[in-house]
Amino acid sequence: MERTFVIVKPEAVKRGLIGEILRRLEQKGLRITNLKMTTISEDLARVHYGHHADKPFFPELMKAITAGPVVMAIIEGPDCIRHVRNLVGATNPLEAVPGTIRGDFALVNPYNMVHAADSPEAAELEIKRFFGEQ
Ligand code: FUP
Repeated sequence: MERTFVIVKPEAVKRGLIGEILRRLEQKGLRITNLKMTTISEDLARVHYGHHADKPFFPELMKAITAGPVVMAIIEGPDCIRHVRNLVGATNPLEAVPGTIRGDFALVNPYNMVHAADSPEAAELEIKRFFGEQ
């Protein structure tokens, strides 16, 4: 069984979308196995988005992801990495089609509401980073 890692980002928590976002994952048939509410430190944010450190949008991305509490989840199910990415939609809210989380709730980056791991390797690394050994 595959597992993946999801963050309901600060903007989504602020908008009261925790339940709606988790509901969509559960409705699909995926299982939430771990859940926690926390605020991401600047140090962890820099590690998590380190591959974007040289991009012009990096400072705003850092500000957005550390702006307030987030909800982190470990999600389990067959092919759940691809299923969750499909439910989340394209990175750019302008390209995310209606029916996806970003397509329904986001307008502009970096406020695209959700992070979801994009590979099994990333999922395991991010689970370890934010939940410790599980
Ligand atoms: P994703 O895996 O869909 O979250 O996409 P990326 O890892 O490419 O991007 C990580 C975050 O950087 C996005 F969630 C939002 C932000 N971002 C921008 O703000 N502007 C961009 O042009 C691309 C990404």
